[in-house]
Amino acid sequence: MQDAAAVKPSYYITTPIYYVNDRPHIGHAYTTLACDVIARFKRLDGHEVHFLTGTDEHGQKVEKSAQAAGLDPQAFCDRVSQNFRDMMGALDITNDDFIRTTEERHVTSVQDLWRKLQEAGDIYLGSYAGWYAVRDEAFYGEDELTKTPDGRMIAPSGAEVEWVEEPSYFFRLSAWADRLLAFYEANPDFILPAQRRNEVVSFVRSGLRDLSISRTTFDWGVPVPGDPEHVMYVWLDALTNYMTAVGYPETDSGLYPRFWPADLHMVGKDILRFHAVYWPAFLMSAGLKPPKRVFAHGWWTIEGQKMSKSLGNVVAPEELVETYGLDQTRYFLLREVPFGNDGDFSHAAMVHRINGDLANDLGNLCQRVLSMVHKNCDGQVPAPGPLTDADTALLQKADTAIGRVREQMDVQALHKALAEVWTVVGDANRYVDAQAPWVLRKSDPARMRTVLYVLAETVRQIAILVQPVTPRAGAAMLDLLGIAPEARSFDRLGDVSRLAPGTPVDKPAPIFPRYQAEEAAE
Ligand code: ME8
Repeated sequence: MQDAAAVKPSYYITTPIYYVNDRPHIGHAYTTLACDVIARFKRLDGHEVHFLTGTDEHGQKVEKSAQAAGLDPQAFCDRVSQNFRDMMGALDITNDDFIRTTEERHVTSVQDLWRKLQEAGDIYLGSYAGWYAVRDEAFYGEDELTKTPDGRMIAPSGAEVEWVEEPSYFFRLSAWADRLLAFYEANPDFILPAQRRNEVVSFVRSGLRDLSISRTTFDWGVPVPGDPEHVMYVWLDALTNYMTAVGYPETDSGLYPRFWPADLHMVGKDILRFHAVYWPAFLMSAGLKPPKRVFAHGWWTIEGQKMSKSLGNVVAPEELVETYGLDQTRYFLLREVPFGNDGDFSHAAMVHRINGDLANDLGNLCQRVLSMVHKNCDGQVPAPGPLTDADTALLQKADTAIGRVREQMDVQALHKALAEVWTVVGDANRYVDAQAPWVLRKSDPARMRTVLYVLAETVRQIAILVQPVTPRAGAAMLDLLGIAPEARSFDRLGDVSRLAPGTPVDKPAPIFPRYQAEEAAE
């Protein structure tokens, strides 16, 4: 019999797969980073994680971009997809797989899903006459559109729509409204945040139209089985990537039984409808389980303006990393804005966070504590004497932090999870000031050693906790404290694995220097 305790719980998390029509920008980086932080957190918290990202390569939008670049679509996709892979490297993303919808494994998978929908009686042939936005790859009803003074029709997203008339296969989405509503009712946390859930529920309550799921006026897509004049609608194709990557259509072996249904599809609010309405309907129709959760995060603007090529304000992730540092960029994006809300990126806000939370609070704590230990305790973790109430209170705060952090991570409140860790940092800094170990050095060296022990142990726990968001700083702090790689996961938090007195402590190099450009301006 298998030892149940040895089997780790599984966790499958996905980013959207990004269109290869453009270079990666801060928005793509944001979603991917959020997933990376969650994936790292879950691994450290004892889960077997499968973390997927990739690129969405079919459809009219990509075909048009390839034409504009003067390239054959596949060659164009190869080139742009590589830019996204490069972004993963630049941001230290720990994805386990990178899927491309032009891969053979995916074509097999989507065609299989199509057949399942057909066997369920949910596909019929008809013809589509209506509005389509290539930019969104989405169909819109006339009631959703607004007309500009010069007569153009515009979707709620701001994308221009065009009139399309063509033979098309349809998915009987209208028949799924009640079952979707029952599903949302039975799974109240399927869509988060709650306000987004309410929007989706009222959209579905207002009635669903059948969905056109094939196109005939271009051919850059997966051919419809048995009718190659049609290519599949790019969203049916794209959504299926999440199953392809765990081995679908093979459902009895490999990754599928372990990782499907996915635990979390992380998406931007722009594509929630596809994930929270169409996707569960397709899956239920095919007799497959819908994912456990879809979280829709908010939208970034840049210095108060919408990001756009024409404004020339598109922020490239690599540039952010080069200017501010990787851990700094990761921390800022996930701490600055309540996760789920819209946010604005500004240089001033970035510098404020770096010099505040990172340099003054975490960096300074680490620097003060470890350099005092290094200098005043013979370069070793000191042995503590009897503990006072203040010592116990700080240790307890550190020991119990993981419970509070986990609670926030479980609902993807990433900003609150980080804030919880930083309350320990704040308490530790206040404790340093109150205990004044530099005074104790002369007056009561034994008490100084106890204080520094309590602080070093608190820094150990903080270092373990910050690893998901600032992996390099976390590793550097744990290296300084001589913590072995296998002793850095969350099961070492609390009092089970206290720092051993006598452990050598190196002279610390600054973990988070202040951002220099601001100093020069001050
Ligand atoms: O929609 N702020 O791909 P896409 C925050 N291929 N997030 C942003 C953002 C911004 N300003 N801009 C983009 C697609 N994003 C489809 C997905 S999934 C089966 C198919 C992020 O390249 C956000 O996650 O247009 C958004 O949902 C995604 O990029 C859209 O990426």
